[in-house]
Amino acid sequence: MNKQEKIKSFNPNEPALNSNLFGLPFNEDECDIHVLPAAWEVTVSYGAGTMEGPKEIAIASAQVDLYDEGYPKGWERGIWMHDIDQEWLIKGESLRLLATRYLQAYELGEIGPKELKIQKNINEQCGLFHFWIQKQTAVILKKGKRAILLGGDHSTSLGTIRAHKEHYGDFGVLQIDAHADLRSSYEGFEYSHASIMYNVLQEHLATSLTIVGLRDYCHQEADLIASDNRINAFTDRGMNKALFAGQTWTQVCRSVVNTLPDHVYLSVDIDGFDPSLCPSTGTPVPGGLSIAQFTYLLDAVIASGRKIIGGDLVEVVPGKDQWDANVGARVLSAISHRLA
Ligand SMILES: [Mn+2]
Repeated sequence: MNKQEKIKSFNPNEPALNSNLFGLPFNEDECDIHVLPAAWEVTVSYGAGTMEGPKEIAIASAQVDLYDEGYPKGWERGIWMHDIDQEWLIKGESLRLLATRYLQAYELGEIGPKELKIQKNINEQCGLFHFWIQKQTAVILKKGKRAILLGGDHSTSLGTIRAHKEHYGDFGVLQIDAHADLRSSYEGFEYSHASIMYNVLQEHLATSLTIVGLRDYCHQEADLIASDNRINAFTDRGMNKALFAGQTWTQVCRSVVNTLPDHVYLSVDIDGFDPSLCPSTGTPVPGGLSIAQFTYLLDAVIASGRKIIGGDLVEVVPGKDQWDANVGARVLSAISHRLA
């Protein structure tokens, strides 16, 4: 059976009958959208568990109905999740143990030669991991497919963004996040979740960065936002101020969209949403977006003629009764239907 025949014979009203992402009937080649899982949280400093995100989101995806109000045929594009790489999974787990030991010493201010060696090793291994993700993403893009990176912590986006730069040239990053992730390094780690967008700008991977939902950031990051004209920040406070003063969400979205170039890479940190949607994520912060605000914003980006060329969803920790994974699966579906 080819893909067209599968679309005809598949009943999207049935519950998921297989273990494919969203229970879709397509094989890897037939899917236009490829999800690359990154079960990785080596440099996570606070709440852990996001390395379980990809596996549990895939399981939770069976519960998501395929009818999407805005994109009723969205499922026909097919979305495929690659296997979690076991070698990197094991390596990541052992590096995380080393990182924990290093961080304990760091907090006590007891960094000696031994700790510096651990730090160097972690930075090197993380660098290799990001290079591996970059290569995997490049393979997907070269086949004419769209790619979504599924973390893992936010550091895992780097390789995917590099591959998109290589493939598409110029684009802007639209970052949904409670945090700016603009620290030059964090706790001695070059490739920290808290540094991902600093690294993206440092490597000139994006022509602009638009942060939406920002509400927990440091002075150094505030200074960088103010001084680097590539960066536009729509803080939680600022957006609410506009809404309270009588602006509509449509107007706020227009302001956001105006900062974006024609091609947009979408980086979604689940903590950009209200914590009721992601209570288990590593660094939850009160405030944030609703799902409706998020999808409305993405639809405004698309309605403006701009193209969302790829993206990532990171920092989902499956949580109690898999609630966060359930939300994550729905956000993943929403992103996939809106890729160009
Ligand atoms: Mn983040």
